[in-house]
Amino acid sequence: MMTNNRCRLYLITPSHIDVGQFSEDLKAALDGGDVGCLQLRLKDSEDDSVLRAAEQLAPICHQYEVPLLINDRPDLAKASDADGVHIGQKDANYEEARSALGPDRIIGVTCHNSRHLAITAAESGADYVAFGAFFETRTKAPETRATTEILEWVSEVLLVPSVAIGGITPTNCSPLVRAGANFLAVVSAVWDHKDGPKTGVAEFNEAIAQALEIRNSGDSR
Ligand code: TZP
Ligand code: MG
Repeated sequence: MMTNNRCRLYLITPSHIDVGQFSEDLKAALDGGDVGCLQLRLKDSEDDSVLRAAEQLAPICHQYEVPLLINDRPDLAKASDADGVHIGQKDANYEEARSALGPDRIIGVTCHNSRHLAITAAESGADYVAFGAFFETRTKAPETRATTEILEWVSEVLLVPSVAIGGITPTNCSPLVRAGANFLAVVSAVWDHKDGPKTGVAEFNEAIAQALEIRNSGDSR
């Protein structure tokens, strides 16, 4: 059975940011349309820089009612009082993250392209399961490639929301939305959009709405 759930944009920060400049980009992005989540994903950064970035970005996110998640590190999510954490298979495991953050915070888990990992995460209590990379991406060297079948399978078999990631653009996202992705996680197509992040978010919202219309009309184009 095809579920009729929403699909929303899930923004991930670039891996290196100037927090002052990025705060402006974030406001512009959130002015562009609906966004369901922001993940702070800084690489090669000191813990203090992550905490300072979280402290500056959280009020902006919350003004727009967007939860802020921290990548990789439940301890930093806890220390920054973030809304949750996104963990990969090589980071803290789900149980460690849950005991650090308590019952009410969001914990999302990378499941690559694996039904087994998705079932394990869902049964543990993960708030979403993430899959990728769906397309070529220069943002990260992805460990796996994912296909739309896993999104269809999650929407038919599991109750947990799915997140699709990797090289997603307003132009290529339609099959993922029609396969049942509940969130599209995006870095470059928003932050590096030639007309700025506000336009990037607006274009995604339009593309998602069009794809949902096709999906809900039962048209499998
Ligand atoms: N995990 C798998 S692909 C990827 C991550 C973090 C990068 C996504 O970035 P982009 O620029 O949207 O391809
Ligand atoms: Mg990780």
